[in-house]
Amino acid sequence: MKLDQAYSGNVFICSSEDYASSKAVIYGMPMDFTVSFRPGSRFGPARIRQASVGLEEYSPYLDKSILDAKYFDAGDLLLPFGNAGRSLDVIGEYIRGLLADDKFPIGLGGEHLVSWPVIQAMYEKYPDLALIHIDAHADLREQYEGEPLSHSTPVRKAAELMGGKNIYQFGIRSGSKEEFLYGRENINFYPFEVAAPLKSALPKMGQRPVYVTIDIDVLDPSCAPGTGTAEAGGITSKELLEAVHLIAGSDVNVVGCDLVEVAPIYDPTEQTQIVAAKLIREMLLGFVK
Ligand SMILES: [Mn+2]
Repeated sequence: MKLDQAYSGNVFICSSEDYASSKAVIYGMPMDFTVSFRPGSRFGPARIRQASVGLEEYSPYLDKSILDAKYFDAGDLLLPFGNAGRSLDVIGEYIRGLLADDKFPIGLGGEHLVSWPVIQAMYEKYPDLALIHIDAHADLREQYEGEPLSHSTPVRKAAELMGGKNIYQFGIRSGSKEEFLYGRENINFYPFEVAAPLKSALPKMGQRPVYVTIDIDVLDPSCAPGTGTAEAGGITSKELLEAVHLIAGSDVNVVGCDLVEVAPIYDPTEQTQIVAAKLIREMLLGFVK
């Protein structure tokens, strides 16, 4: 008799065991080697999967069920601990494989630097790509303590690669003065708020291909304390869900997404991975067409 493995924490709830017939692929990037404050996001992907067993299959927001969605949970990438550069290569290579197979990637972080090789691979495939970045932090530094491979640099790298005017940042409430100046000059920069500016920005993106990267720390620490660089003054989980639904209901063509910086050890209530799991369900049902 096959035992029910729902509580093993190995896979996101209701994922298919068949890669070939799956449209979307959930994969984990358990890396936290470059964080500037508290480590622990390497344990994010596994704990989000564990929390997913508490989800209903049905989304009343979208009137859809994950039982009708075909998605494969690939598990976590095997990353060489302590070697950020090589880890990013592994991630980039994996994403290029997914895109070659015409899959929709849904990444679980891990620190935010893991999104950088994903964005590079996405941009290779979609030269007219736009990036939606929802985060408490601007992530626009050129380097941190002399190190260009840092979780505070991925969006600056993306801006230099694809042009800042193809990037839309929401919810930003922390960064250096230089980052805020750079953002205001070079990026479609919407600090502090998320849902309201998204409503005006989405029509400007038309039907473009869009990659969506969400840092869980855009939420107020009262909604998501389990993150390495918690930042007071954030939005509620209700507003972040609304943001996902606004994107899902717009004309943009979402081609991939990730959710990063869940560090479960700082949240004994497990609320952070519980909200993260629900966000993944809504992104899966809303973004994968
Ligand atoms: Mn952040």
